[in-house]
Amino acid sequence: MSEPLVLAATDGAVRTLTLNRPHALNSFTAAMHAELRAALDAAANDAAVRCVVVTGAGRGFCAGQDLNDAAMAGDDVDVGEVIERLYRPLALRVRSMPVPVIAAVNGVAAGAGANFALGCDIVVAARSASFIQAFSKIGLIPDCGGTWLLPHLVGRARALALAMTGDKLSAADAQAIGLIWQCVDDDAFADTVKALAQRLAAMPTKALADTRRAIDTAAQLSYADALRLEADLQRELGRAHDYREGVAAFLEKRKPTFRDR
Ligand code: T3D
Repeated sequence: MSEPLVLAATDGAVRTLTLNRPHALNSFTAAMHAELRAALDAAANDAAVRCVVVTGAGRGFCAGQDLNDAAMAGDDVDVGEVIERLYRPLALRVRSMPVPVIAAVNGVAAGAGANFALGCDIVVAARSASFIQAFSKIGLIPDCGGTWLLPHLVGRARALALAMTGDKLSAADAQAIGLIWQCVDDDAFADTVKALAQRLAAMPTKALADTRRAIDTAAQLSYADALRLEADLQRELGRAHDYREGVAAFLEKRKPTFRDR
């Protein structure tokens, strides 16, 4: 039997998904898309999972579209259809996960691989990693959410320069301009990701997922409407177990045990 293209490992409440095509820097084939979507769905549907980490096998995170995959690249392929069928659902799946998703960028993240990472909730990168909007070099525009994510994260000037030049951005520079949360020395990378994932997994999961939802939605709303959405979400969370537990634990000076999802 051939090796899985996405490895899934569970440690407590943390599910780690590892893109597993290291010989091609974990670039996306149609088959890897299918396994990744299935793995994300499985994590979303497993009540025991409270945080997901995505990372890459070998020296790269993900080099975007596999330019050798005949099913997705080449003269006869409708690239728009590929985006609609594979990349758009992937980006939306990540954004609708009921648990926080960490991108642990272990090496180069290029093209849709970079934007797949940037669409996750928290991006931690090893110092040796890099981010490349490789699309312009092959006559495309940023996809997998890049046209939305880049200006939201770093502003129009930097978004356009990154996308037009396709220049490699180091992990340290990516942190400096606010493209990612954190750049970590390579020898501390695995421990840092593990500690962050375990910490998030012990937090009130539903509130974290609703935080993402509120922040993403608020970007499209007026200030007044964002305030209304906050009230709606807070009303629902205020009636849930985790809020009562969080307040009780604070008052009783003990560690809370959260369970909502
Ligand atoms: O259907 C559609 O096309 C639409 C979807 C578009 C979404 C996109 O993501 S478009 C952007 C596609 N990605 C790229 O253009 C990136 C291409 N790769 C690179 O530019 C470089 O590989 C990197 C800058 C990422 C890394 O460079 P380096 O020097 O560290 O590694 P390398 O030697 O170039 O790559 C190592 C191997 O991975 C190599 O194979 P080999 O020679 O050892 O057998 C290389 O061919 C392979 N590889 C890297 N990226 C891809 C790839 N193979 C297929 N597709 C790739 N994208």
